[in-house]
Amino acid sequence: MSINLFDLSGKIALITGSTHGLGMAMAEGLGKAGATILVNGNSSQQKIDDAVAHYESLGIKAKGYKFDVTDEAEVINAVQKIQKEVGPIDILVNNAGIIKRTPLEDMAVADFKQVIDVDLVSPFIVSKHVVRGMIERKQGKIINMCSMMSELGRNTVGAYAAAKGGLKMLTRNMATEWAKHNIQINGIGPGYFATAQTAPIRVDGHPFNEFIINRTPSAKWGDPNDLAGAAIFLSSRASNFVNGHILYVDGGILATIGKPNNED
Ligand code: GCO
Repeated sequence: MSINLFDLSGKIALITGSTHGLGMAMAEGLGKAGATILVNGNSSQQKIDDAVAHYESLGIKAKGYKFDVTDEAEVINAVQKIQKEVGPIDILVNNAGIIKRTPLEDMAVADFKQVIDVDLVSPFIVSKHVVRGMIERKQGKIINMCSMMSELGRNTVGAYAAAKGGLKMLTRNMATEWAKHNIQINGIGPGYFATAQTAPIRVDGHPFNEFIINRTPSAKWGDPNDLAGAAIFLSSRASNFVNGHILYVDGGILATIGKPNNED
């Protein structure tokens, strides 16, 4: 009898920030693998409703929950509501995030703190309130959306790199403290993907666009659908002995120092 190590049937997955972009791409993958998708956003109920309709149009079971991942009271309330209305959360993907591109010397402290709050503190808050159920049930999967900025810096994204570097170490510490409960906590580190977040630096002719094409061995921007496999793997029994690992999905960019512009 063949076992499908990547089957998520019967699992309930909460993906924060899953009304668009990489969060939606990963949620689609988890849904197509059989998971029920809990859609989260904080901008508008309409966006959440539209996203739920999108998942359902793909034959994916989905339900929307609007809450601010940086607000602990809202997170506690949402987790309790989900437990009552849908059931225990088996898979948590801490994907919600923001970026502010400003030279550090010009960056307002409030802006720096906001990036840290959303990108680093909120995965702690949401995980803290979801993990209790996972500990009780002696099983669970947590995926933190890191970044290649968890490893490398870049001009103007200092707050984001600080947050994503911290999230890499928070992921390792979550594994250190929770793996004994049969909970696997890992990270996904995207390289450069074609999303709304990168649209401003991806336009044709933008120097950064040419730079990334040249700097990435795969010589292209990632397609958000390229992330689904990594999310399914880290959400499934196929990764039951993988813990504290950051899986980079980056077209090879972190493997190389790059090459001169005129080299193939
Ligand atoms: C940037 C980009 C990156 C990517 C991604 C890379 O301005 O450098 O937005 O931060 O979005 O995080 O892993």
